[in-house]
Amino acid sequence: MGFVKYETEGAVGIITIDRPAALNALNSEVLGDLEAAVDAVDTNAVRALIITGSGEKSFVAGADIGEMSTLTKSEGEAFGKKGNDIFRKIETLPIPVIAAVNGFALGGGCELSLSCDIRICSENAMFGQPEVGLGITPGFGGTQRLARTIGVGMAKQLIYTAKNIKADEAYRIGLVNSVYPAESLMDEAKKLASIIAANAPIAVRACKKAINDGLQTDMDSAIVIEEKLFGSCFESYDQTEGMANFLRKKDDPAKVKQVAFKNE
Ligand code: CO8
Repeated sequence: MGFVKYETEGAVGIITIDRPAALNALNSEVLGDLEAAVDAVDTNAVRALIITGSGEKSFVAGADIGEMSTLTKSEGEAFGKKGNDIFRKIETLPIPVIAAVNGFALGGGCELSLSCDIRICSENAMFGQPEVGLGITPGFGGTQRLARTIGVGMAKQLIYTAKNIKADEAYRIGLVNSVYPAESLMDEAKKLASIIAANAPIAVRACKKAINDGLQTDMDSAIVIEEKLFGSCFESYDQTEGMANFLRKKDDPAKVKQVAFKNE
């Protein structure tokens, strides 16, 4: 995985796109390495994943323009599929994924962040979909996920104008959940990941699936998806112990403590 690093800190995994000389732009090799890193995540041991970029300037400055510049129609479609397949894998990973956006998140970089469950960013972050200025559409899910994340009108404005926006505007329109000074971004990402990782993993996974699958369907079907996932949590160690822990408080509040959830 030459262009992508993967490490773990306890139950938190960290994937770092590591091609700083090209501001972490995604060429075929980087995409292949990213897929290998995602495949390497042991989702039984790791309970939350962070994706970030190396260096102080860029999360991912987009798909590699040099590589794309000579593609034929069918090669362009295949390149789009390659990126889409990997981003969909990230989106459907059973555990929550946090994008720690540490600079430019342009084109494919913005789209990578959109395939994550949660986006937080540094004050120097910059988001945008510059594709129409390059003669193409967003091709790694941007036309679909941006509209689903920030609403159709704002997504169309960003995509049609190809204008980049800074961190404060990204926060204002709900593209990111929080903005931090660059030097504290990773600590904050790890803190957030650790809070998620300390909660009942079967339930957290079920929440992710319920939200993601439910958003793709009508409300009647979505509610059934929730009912089934809700039911699936019962009789697990995490549910029985999680609820017993709460009930112990009735006898003695001092007995209530953070449950060591077991993912079983
Ligand atoms: N592709 C390839 N190389 C890049 C990219 C990129 N997207 N972005 C930056 N680089 C390279 C530069 O060429 C430069 O390399 P070198 O030092 O060898 O000349 C190096 O990174 C540093 O970049 P700059 O010197 O330009 O740094 P600046 O700080 O001056 O500017 C910017 C930073 C503003 C981020 C600028 O580099 C830039 O505008 N980059 C392009 C951003 C962009 O347009 N991204 C969208 C690309 S399109 C896309 O992502 C579509 C996704 C869907 C694909 C579907 C496939 C069919």
